[in-house]
Amino acid sequence: MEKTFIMVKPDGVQRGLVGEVIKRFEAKGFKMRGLKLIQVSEELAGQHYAEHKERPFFPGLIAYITSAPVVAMCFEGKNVVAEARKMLGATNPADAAPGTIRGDFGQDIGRNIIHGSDSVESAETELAVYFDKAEILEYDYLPSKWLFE
Ligand code: DAT
Ligand code: MG
Repeated sequence: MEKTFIMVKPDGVQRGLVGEVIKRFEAKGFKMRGLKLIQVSEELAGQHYAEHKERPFFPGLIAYITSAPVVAMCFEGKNVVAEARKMLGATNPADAAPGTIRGDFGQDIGRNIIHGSDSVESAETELAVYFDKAEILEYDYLPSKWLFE
């Protein structure tokens, strides 16, 4: 079963949207495998967003992500990487459809509330950046017969 990395960014934490985000992933049936509140260091933020290093918005992105605590999460489920991206909505909240997290709660691309991995490969990389192996828990959850035929 696929896993993805989801992070409520500092603005989402400050605005009290952590519960709202978790509620949506829980209700969808995705299994929480990891969860923690952390202060992201410059080094960690640089590892996470290495692909954007040369972009003009990179310094602002690092300053934002390191400005206050974030909630890092791992969710597991069928096609969860792509499904979570749909739940997040477009990168720019101005383009994100109503019903998506960014569409419902955001206005500005630089304060878009939440991160979600964009591929199975980046999910693996990002989970390794943010979590120790022992922090990703395996346990019995909702019996799968209630989710899958
Ligand atoms: P996503 O977070 O949807 O995967 P991304 O990987 O392209 O989007 O960019 C990472 C973050 O960087 C994004 O959530 C917000 C910020 N960002 C992206 N493009 C930006 C831009 N043109 N101006 C300001 N911030 C931007
Ligand atoms: Mg991205």
